Amino acid sequence: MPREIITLQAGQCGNQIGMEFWAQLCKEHGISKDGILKVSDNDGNDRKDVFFYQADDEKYVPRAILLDLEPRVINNILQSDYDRLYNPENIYLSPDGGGAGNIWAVGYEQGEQLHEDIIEMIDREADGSDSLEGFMLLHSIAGGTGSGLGSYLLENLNDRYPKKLIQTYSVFPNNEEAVIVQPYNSLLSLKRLTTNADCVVVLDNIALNRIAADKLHYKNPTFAQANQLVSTVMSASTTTLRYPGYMNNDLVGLMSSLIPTPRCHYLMTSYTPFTDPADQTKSVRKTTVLDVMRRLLQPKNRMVSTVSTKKNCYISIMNIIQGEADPTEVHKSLLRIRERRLAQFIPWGPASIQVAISRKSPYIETHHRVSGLMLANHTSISSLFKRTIDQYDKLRKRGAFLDQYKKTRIFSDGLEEFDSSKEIVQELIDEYEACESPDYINWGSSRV
Ligand SMILES: Nc1nc2c(ncn2[C@@H]2O[C@H](COP(=O)(O)OP(=O)(O)OP(=O)(O)O)[C@@H](O)[C@H]2O)c(=O)[nH]1
Ligand SMILES: [Mg+2]
Repeated sequence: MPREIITLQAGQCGNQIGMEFWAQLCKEHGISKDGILKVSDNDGNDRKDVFFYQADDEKYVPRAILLDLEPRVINNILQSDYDRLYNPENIYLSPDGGGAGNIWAVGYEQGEQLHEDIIEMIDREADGSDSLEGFMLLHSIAGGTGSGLGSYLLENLNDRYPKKLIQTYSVFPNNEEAVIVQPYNSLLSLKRLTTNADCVVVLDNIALNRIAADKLHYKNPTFAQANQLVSTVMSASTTTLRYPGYMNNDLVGLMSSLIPTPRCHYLMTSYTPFTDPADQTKSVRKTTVLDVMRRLLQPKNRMVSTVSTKKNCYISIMNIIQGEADPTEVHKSLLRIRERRLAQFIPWGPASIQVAISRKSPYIETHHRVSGLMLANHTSISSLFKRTIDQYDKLRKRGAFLDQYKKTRIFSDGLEEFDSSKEIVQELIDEYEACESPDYINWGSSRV
């Protein structure tokens, strides 16, 4: 039975990442740009139905809902080669809207106003699946729509579908952010990502651009090029769902092995090797399971720029290895990594790297024998939350740029929403710090 996943894309970043993700899934499953299965004698071993359903004319349609408060980005998608892939009923774009103008509260309020339309789309998609496993939200947390409307979605999904999983791919802002009020938007979003999501995959553009420049040799990477990295990560992290083997065939299995305690559910990713699209031959080198696993542990390959301290450690690691990897090679590599102490783990849990060996798409040729994705729960992620609070404090102390927020319902009686968000984010930082100590279990019980 398929465990379907519905993807919600909100705002510019969410929709642009989504576009690359669906292009990648189409390639991997042999589906054309307009949803037609290209190869009829398909081996039948992949599960297209986790992410797609078939329309009456047999065409494959993504289980995707595209939302934006301005028309430009979604119109670009509708003018691309993939214009006929999506279900037009699943698109909400505000025809003359100017977006949420980088204001979280405006995006959130628009969510309230559009509640019926959006919930109708979500319910229809949910009813169209046999055994819905959960939702995936794609967005950035710095602007107004992905962050504000995204937050509204998280609260409502959690309320309406309490038993379904919610995973997000969230693009965090970086230091040189053009959006001045991003600390406000990020803080308010972080509250919902912490309370209403089950798993957040954290990405940021500094790290993505660095990797796009180093590994793919793009000079000044565009969003589309950075998004290729994101779609690679997204497709690799869903391969065990789409090409099932004997383990990790559903999202809940993957997540529960990575997230031992509910709130510390922020994951970082690394992927290797990337193939330089301009020169397929140059980038081919010997890849063994051990090479891949070592590279995955190198901080420079992480798709998020955290600041590490000596105390930081891994809560868990899951490596998804694709290609020709046999279990003995995996076992030997794990031993070597342990001998060399390449990964520092929490003192209160199993200190081991989990490995899933997954099949590759038969439709995509790669030059590498083995490739790998690491999903890791690492305590240094809290440096991003600390930075958000610091930046927020500075802005808030000056009382800067609050007018637009105060005009909305959620802030009409005061700014408590900021205070409650800050409190939750601070608790999250404290919990990650507590995780680094052997008596973390007591920390948990002392708080009940
Ligand atoms: N990686 C990546 N980041 C993006 C992309 N588009 C925007 N961003 C980042 O997202 C943040 C801005 O958020 P947007 O997604 O543009 O904003 P929005 O959700 O559309 O909200 P409003 O336009 O304010 O209504 C900035 O940090 C950008 O750097 C994209 O396609 N890829
Ligand atoms: Mg926008």
